[in-house]
Amino acid sequence: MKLPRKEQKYSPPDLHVLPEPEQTEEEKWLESLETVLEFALKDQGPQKTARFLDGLTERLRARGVDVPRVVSTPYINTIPADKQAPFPGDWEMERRLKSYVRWNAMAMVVNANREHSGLGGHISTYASSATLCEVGFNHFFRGRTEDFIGDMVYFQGHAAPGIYARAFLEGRLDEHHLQNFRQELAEGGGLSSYPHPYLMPDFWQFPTVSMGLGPLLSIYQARFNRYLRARGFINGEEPKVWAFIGDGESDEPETLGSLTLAARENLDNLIWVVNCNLQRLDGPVRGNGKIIQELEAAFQGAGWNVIKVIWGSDWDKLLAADKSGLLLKRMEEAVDGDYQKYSVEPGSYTRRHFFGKYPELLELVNHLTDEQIHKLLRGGHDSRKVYAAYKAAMEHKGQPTVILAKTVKGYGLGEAGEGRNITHQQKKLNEKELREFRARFGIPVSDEEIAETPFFRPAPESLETKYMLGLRRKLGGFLPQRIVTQKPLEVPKLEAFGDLLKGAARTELSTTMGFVRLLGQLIRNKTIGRQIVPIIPDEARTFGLDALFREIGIYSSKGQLYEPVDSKSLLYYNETKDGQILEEGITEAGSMASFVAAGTAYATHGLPMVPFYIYYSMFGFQRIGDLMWLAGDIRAKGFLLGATSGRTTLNGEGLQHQDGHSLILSSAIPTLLTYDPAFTYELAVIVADGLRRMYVEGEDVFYYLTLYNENYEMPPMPEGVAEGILKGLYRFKAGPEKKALKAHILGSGPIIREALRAQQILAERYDVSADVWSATSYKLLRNEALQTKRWNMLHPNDPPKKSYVETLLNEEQGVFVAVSDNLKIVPDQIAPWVPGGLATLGTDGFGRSDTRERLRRFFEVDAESTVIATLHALAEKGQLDKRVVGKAIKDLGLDPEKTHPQLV
Ligand SMILES: Cc1ncc(C[n+]2csc(CCOP(=O)(O)OP(=O)(O)O)c2C)c(N)n1
Ligand SMILES: [Mg+2]
Repeated sequence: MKLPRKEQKYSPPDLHVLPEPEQTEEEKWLESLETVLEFALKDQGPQKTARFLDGLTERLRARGVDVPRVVSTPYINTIPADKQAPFPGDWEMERRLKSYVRWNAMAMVVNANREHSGLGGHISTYASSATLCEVGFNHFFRGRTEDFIGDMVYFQGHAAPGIYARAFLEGRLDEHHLQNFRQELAEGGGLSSYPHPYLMPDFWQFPTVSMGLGPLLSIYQARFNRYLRARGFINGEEPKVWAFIGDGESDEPETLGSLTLAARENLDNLIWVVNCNLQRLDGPVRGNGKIIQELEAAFQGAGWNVIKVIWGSDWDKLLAADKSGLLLKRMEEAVDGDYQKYSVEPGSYTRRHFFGKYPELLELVNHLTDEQIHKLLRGGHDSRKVYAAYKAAMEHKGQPTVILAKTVKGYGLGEAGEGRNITHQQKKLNEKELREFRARFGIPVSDEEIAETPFFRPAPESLETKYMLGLRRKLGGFLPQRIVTQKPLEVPKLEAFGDLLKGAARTELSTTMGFVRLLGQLIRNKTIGRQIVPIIPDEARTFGLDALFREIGIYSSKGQLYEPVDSKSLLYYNETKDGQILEEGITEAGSMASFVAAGTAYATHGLPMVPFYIYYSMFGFQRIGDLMWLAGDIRAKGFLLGATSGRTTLNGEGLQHQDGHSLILSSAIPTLLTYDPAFTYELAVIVADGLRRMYVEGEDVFYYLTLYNENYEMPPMPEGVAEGILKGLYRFKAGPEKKALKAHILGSGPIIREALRAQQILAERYDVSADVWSATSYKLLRNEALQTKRWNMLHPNDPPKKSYVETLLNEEQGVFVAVSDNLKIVPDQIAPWVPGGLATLGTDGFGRSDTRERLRRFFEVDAESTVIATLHALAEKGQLDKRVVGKAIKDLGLDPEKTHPQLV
């Protein structure tokens, strides 16, 4: 339909007839300010003038005027020299200690690669972050004590050699460990490449090396600490969460993706330190711009407190002498690519290129030699500047703080890589380079020894060691350190889930609804109810969990400042300060970070919390699989619930929603127990056993369960099937006796009902007795079978053992068919152990939106397709005439010319 158009005439006003404006009140103020500024600029210089303006806006803010915040400030330190907290330590002593750490961190990588070229490791990252780490270790990171849980520090993953090197100086690791860096399988063990709690469970707390995950986790960890406090689980001194991040790492969406949450939640227990060495792996992070300025804008905009630590103390005098503002102008003009070049070239180059652009600037550095110009420190290498920034961050209230510290990548490596694009990959130093390193940092290693790059540690009774340990003692102990002190939880027994075991004869239920009931029962459980942490990424209504809103509340640090629109309804949206539900909004990554924080509380807080993270199964492993992998590494416990699972069971939603492969993706994680239950009693058995294994036996495993949204009658639990459910397979319903032929159909999830329908058709129309088995976990069956096979191979002289699958199926007659709502490769995992082979049906291919019936026919997982697969398997064995199969295809209405669903 065409909309009618109205003709409009437009005539502009005649400007010449407007009266000459009088000077307004506002203009008068501006004029007087102009005079102040003119005077300030002339007398105090541009820096102080800028600060004066900052001070003015702060005063306005203090009086309640909402002045807009600037997102970018001049390219100088946020804390001016005259406002800097004094450095409390023995500067020279700390410099020496730091040099030893530097040396050992470098030696660890060089030695490993000299012995076994290709082992890898990184020298240049820690070389740039040594001061950032050491100031933290000496003055800020508080260790665990009897009554303090300890600060939580996320170190840059590939700076691990530096962290090991410090632990060596502290006497927590010995030479043997360092010698076996990246050789974990060497005799006596070795150090893991990166922070992996799975591999070094007494040392590392937080895995960080997959870029972006550490920063994300740290935000949710800080928020989870607040959640525990609000719910009365912890009190006393609040730990700080520190995260060390690379500037290149800030490009990961996970790094900056949740910044606003940290600000919204006023997480002043969170401090980030971005090591802005201006380089990533291949080259500059922002060669043509300035990463520090870009990040400042992003963090300020998100509501963080930003502290820039750009220039070392040497620059203070130069900046103070810069009355014209030209130095600041030049600092702003030069791009990161230039700054990188200044760190590589001699001082003469910086004099010419940087200062030389303006004659006044050349004059400013007239008194400095080229050598001195080259040595003008960057802020991140100056412990005084770093200390002042950390102190300000510790004391800042109401916002999280980020420290943007400018450093040089490969600092101290000289010709061997300092500031060079290749530095990230540098793993070897020749003798000349080693000598230069030694001289630069004053390492007491002799000429005879230097080629061997020996580790150096001052004696335990030396002043250095005593000084270092004294500082650590004051801060409460060593770090990083992972200590597990949890007591076993008193978890409910299976009988507690009685109504799920009884089944529901008249009402139809989905496994999702069954889970909601089970979760409700757990939450109401007297002993562990409060420790249950339901985590939902904005899908509570989809899964029927909204009933919990009212009952246990949604956690909100601010409570509920408004009256919810549905306040009069029974299930209103109920936000409370001590709410139990973590309603994360649409962030599967953030929700998973919460899962990790809750699932590791047994270690980080000595508090066993039990997370249940329920989400759209398609947006789990496929979308945030790396976080799930990390959950294994960090030894998280808890339950992942992949709801609306199944390529055909979730029907209308189509291609992007229908999951048929999460069971394959999840099968890659070694400590993840995956299940695909069909009935609510199976669910109850699995969860009850999971609680026992994780929270009573203390096993470091976690669970993935698929949940489906198809409603059907839930049968009561048959006798004696619990073990089979947990192991992955049991006979659910035997076929009728006295039939000519025998078959077995393995079904899982709601598709077991197609198997049951096939059982009926086979009996009634084809004289086949088919037993239907419930396959709850192909992954577990396969793992057990692989272990048995391997044992048999390595023990040829012993009587061979039988895998569970073989024990169950070997004596059975007939053919075996498997059908599920997942890829065929899911059941195929056990094919080698199924007598006579396994014919598999599955949902390979892109999903479609349509009805379940049509989808199941399309993917060939319906009862009719299962019947054909069974008859075909019998024919293949020569037990049935092939013509029967042909006739059945016709009789059951299947189209033999239909294209394979994977190809359309
Ligand atoms: C997700 C992910 N992608 C790639 C890598 C490989 N990687 C390791 S370090 C690195 C460069 C890191 O640069 P930056 O974050 O600036 O840290 P720097 O070493 O400069 O301190 C890359 C690409 C990784 N560890 N994780
Ligand atoms: Mg970098």
